Amino acid sequence: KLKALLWDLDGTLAETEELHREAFNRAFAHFGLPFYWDQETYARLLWTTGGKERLKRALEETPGAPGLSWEEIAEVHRYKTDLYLRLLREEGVALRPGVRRVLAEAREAGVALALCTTTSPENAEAFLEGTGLLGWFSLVLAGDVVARKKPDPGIYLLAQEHLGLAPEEGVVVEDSRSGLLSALGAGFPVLITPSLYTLDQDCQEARALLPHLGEPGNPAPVLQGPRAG
Ligand code: XBP
Ligand code: MG
Repeated sequence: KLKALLWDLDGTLAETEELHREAFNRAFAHFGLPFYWDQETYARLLWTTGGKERLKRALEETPGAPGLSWEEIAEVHRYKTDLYLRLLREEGVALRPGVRRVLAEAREAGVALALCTTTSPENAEAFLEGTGLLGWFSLVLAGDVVARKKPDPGIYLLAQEHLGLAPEEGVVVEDSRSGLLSALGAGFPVLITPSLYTLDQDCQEARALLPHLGEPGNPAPVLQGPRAG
């Protein structure tokens, strides 16, 4: 019997990565770091999950980039998080099609909801608040709650522990290969809904692959010509 749905945030509940990218780029400008992450660069860097880890990776692979300590990386990332929170509150972000319906139906059916995200806890809280989902998730695991982020299975194993859940009693919803591998590593079946940044990723080991969770024809096609009646 299905006891819990476990959700990724970025890319799965909503298309948040452009806000993250914008916040990163503004933080780089503020600190005088020699980076501007365009969409192509960001798509590649997304394979390194976690903002601090991503920045560390970029510094390492860029000849001539300053050698920042982990504390300095964390300081830049702290600033990025503040910018992201501001962008999230000012611009807001919409849930992907069908997400609210599936969450509501799960809740009604007594299926627990868990959020298992690589992003920072304050981002997750602000997101849930902004989308009217505060209190819907009985478990929120975020950011540095695990030492190693996705694709490591740590976060989904921790969720099993917290929920007292066997892998076959849950389903994970993810948008990326990193998330897929993390969930599979913990033994969960996985439903993949690719996002703008993960459309090209190979997720063939998923139990199901859907373009989105909206009903077919939602959003409704634009009517051609005058309405009948
Ligand atoms: C999301 C991430 C995060 C965000 C940025 O991956 O990797 O790093 O891009 O958030 P997933 P932070 O959807 O697999 O959880 O900068 O707060 O890490
Ligand atoms: Mg994701």
